[in-house]
Amino acid sequence: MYAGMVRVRSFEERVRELFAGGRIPGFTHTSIGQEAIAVGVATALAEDDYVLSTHRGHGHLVAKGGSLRGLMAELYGKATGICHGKGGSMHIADVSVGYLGANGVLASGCVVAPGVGLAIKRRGSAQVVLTFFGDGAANRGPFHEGVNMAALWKLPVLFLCENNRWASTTAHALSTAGGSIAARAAGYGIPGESADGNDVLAVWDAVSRAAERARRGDGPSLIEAHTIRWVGHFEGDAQLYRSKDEVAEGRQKDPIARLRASLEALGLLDEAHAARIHEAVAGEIEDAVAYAEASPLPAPDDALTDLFVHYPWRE
Ligand SMILES: Cc1ncc(C[n+]2csc(CCOP(=O)(O)OP(=O)(O)O)c2C)c(N)n1
Repeated sequence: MYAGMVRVRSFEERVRELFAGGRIPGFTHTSIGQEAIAVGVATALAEDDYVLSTHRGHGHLVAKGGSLRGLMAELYGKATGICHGKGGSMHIADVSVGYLGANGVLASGCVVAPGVGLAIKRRGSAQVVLTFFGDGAANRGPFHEGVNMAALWKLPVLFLCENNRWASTTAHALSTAGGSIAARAAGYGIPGESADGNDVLAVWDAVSRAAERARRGDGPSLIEAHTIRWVGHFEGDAQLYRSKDEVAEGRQKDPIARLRASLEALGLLDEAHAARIHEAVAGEIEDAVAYAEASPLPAPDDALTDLFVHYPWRE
């Protein structure tokens, strides 16, 4: 878990530098400060379980086991990217690791997930699907539609809200009736739980229990994981809408430092071991950057390939 969080953070920090330096085109959102959620989820789920992600989805994919080379090349818009350079930061997908896709349309994972859950149920497999969404997304209709249907049909779906207190520039408190997103579960007759999203073990525990319940056939759960993003909503955000104290609070609750302190206290990690982890991760990331830099852009003639699904029954 420690190495996993270091990988997510280091990847995102490198993305920020590359974006600022003009190497990565387009638009991007990073998840620095929120790593415990991505890693707690990925550790609690089985390899063949599915996740659906958001516009802030790099960390979810890194944690789920996605290739750093493929992801970095995708952010560069290169032909060797996991979506051949056509997805970019907000529409990455890697079905081979169960990452069914990030999505720029808020809360859309909440309505795709019941479909995935229905497929799992009809297939009779023991898998689950987890959809990430933000506190802002929880105020959109698809959240309610998705939770309702998953609850009604007892589908193996986990709804995981990353409450980082902000929907772009709008404060959670100004936009969320009732305050608690977890409490909304009661209206649909399913378990709803608040978790400390800066504690990777707490996230792991909540997701493990929800997954076990879903695998038993008892249906969905809703988990609201509280966290703080350390950086802007998007790269380049001047963050004039929030106080520096909040960022300081986030840094003080750093999920990586927190796990490291626990591991050190238990005698499970020391300075030298941690240094080896950081060094190995840095090497992996530089390899991914070199790969992305050296890769070709997609050929203009391929502009319209990979854009549409081909349904065999329609051919
Ligand atoms: C349907 C829809 N409405 C508005 C937007 C514009 N938008 C992009 S991110 C964002 C805020 C999202 O906040 P939240 O769901 O809390 O996720 P966070 O960015 O905090 O991770 C908004 C309003 C969008 N992408 N999709």
